[in-house]
Amino acid sequence: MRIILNIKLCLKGAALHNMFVNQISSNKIGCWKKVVSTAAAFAILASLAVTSTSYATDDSSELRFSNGRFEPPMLTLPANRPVKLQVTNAGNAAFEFESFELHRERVVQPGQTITVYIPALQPGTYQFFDDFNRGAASGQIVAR
Ligand SMILES: [Cu+2]
Repeated sequence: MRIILNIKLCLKGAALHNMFVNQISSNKIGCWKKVVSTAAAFAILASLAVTSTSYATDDSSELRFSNGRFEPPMLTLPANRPVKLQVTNAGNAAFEFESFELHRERVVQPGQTITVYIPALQPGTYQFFDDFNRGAASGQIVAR
């Protein structure tokens, strides 16, 4: 609806402009650019909506962090489908859930639960750790 409105405004603006100047104005071009970018924004929003809808039906799993340890230290997830991983910090200090292999890095405050979107994984093992205390706490996700 906004796109149509913008086009209408463009046409009206262009007609008025042509009456006075009688040539193609840079204004007109700028106006059409706006229409195109609005359309692009709508397309992006539409694709985001599709993405979030597909996640809504995905599997979910939970990981807890407390007393400097991940529970469970080995988490099995289904391979080849996205998973919503809920990561809870049950401890009293912030930690950072990090995985090089999964390209994820999220700080979790004490008492907070975050959702980490895990893409469809190939079967295999993926390491993760607390980047605030490297070497202290780590775990792995096994996709199968
Ligand atoms: Cu980090």
